[in-house]
Amino acid sequence: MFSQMKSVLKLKKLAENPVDLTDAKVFNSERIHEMVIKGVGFQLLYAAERVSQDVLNALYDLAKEAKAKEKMMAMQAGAIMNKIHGFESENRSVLHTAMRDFFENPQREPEAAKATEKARVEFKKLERFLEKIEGKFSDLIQIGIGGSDLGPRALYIAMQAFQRPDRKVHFISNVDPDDANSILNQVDLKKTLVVVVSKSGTTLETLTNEEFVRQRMLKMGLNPKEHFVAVTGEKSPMDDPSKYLASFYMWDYVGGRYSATSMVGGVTLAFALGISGFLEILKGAHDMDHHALTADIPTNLPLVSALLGIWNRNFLHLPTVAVIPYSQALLRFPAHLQQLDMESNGKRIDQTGTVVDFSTGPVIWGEPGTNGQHSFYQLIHQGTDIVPLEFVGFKKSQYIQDLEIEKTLSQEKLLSNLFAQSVALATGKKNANPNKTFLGNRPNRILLGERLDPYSLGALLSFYEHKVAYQGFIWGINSFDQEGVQLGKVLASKFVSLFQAKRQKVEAPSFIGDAYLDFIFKK
Ligand code: G6Q
Repeated sequence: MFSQMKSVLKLKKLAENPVDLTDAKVFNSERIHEMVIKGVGFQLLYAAERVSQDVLNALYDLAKEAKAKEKMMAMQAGAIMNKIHGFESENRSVLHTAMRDFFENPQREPEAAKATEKARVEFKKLERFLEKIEGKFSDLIQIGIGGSDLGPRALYIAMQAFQRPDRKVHFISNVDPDDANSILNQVDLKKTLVVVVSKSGTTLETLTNEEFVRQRMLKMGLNPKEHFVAVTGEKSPMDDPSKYLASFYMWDYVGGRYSATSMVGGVTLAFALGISGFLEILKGAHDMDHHALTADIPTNLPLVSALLGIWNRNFLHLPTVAVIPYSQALLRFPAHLQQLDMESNGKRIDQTGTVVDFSTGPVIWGEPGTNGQHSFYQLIHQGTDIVPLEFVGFKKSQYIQDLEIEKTLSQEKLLSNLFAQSVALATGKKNANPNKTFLGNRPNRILLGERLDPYSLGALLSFYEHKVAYQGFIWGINSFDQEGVQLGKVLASKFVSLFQAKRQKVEAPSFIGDAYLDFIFKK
């Protein structure tokens, strides 16, 4: 188990005395120049983490001891990684990387090669479909929830600077009727394509919203079959091409939260950006997959980021991580990462079914900078809990227009704020007035890219997917299932039946739900 590893014991010792970033002899320009690694157009600057070379060496040993890279290799080759040994579990390969592996033709393991071939068929189908509908639709509504919503939505919002001017995308996810109604009020359904995304084809929210929109179309005298597209698992209850203009497939070896580069995100992103824009996202993701697989431990961007996260979580005992993109386009990216990380690594047993005696995934949250600076940064600078930060920034803005105001461009002001926060959090500031004292030693790192475009967005998405997977590999947990969401789903369906029974005034099996529904039905 993780906690018994030799390198873990060494790291525990080292954590008794982490480096002091408030010491000007420690945190200086030499350190900033040294503590950087590069790949796929990104640089990871980690001088403001509380690590010394000894700590880094012990972290690299930890990656070796946990066989992190071997597991990454096994995952990308199609081995059964989604498994709890000795217990009933999903028992599946984990092959989201195969969804974007069709650029060159290297030797591939048969399982991965088969998955790539299937993905290629769907991609070609999408290309033909988009040609067929050219000029027919101005808007697209994607209906889906969780993994069938968050990733595609975050990516679409991030890429609005590159979208076709004649097209617009909307999302409906919540079963709250206000969600569907507010979107339906914004579009002309006659010119709207509706993409229903559900891997299982059974999700209450998605099926309800699909029917909601279908009914509205029928009421307007439109034929839903001419507007509705399905993205679902083969043979799922939604796999009924007779009801849809087109049907696209995904497979059980692509987890919901890892599915943005499959057809789950593909139909919407290609509609908005054109097929070439979607292809660029896939290229960027593929190049980061390759980097995660082949770069040595000390220069491997997602692996080093995973290790720094483990240092903060397991050795400095910091329970949350804030991801702060200094890029307005990444507005919803933290929400995607929240699911990706917390659903993957929010686990209390390891892959042998044993309860772990160490901390696993932290609470992930975040908002774009500089906006966050004017709200929750107070706690980050002076609160009683230390919050490690992962900053994401870009040298250039997405739109070409920028303006020199007071002798600097807005992009320069944005980056100045990012760097200022990184330094301020690391070094702090002494002051005789306790209310103006900054203790410093708030760990943070910066992932710096050139410009947020489709290629770098794909790479960024894959960077985080592999950071999460690497942490799971090192902790020895299964990052690819989500049993923790089941109990609530089962109970919700009991409540739904109870609502129906109460409204129709018929008997229903009694359970704790009766007490709650009294608040709805009894005056
Ligand atoms: C993601 C989860 C979950 C899932 C949704 C939607 O990894 O499995 O968020 O994506 O529950 O599921 P369907 O796509 O099956 O509707």
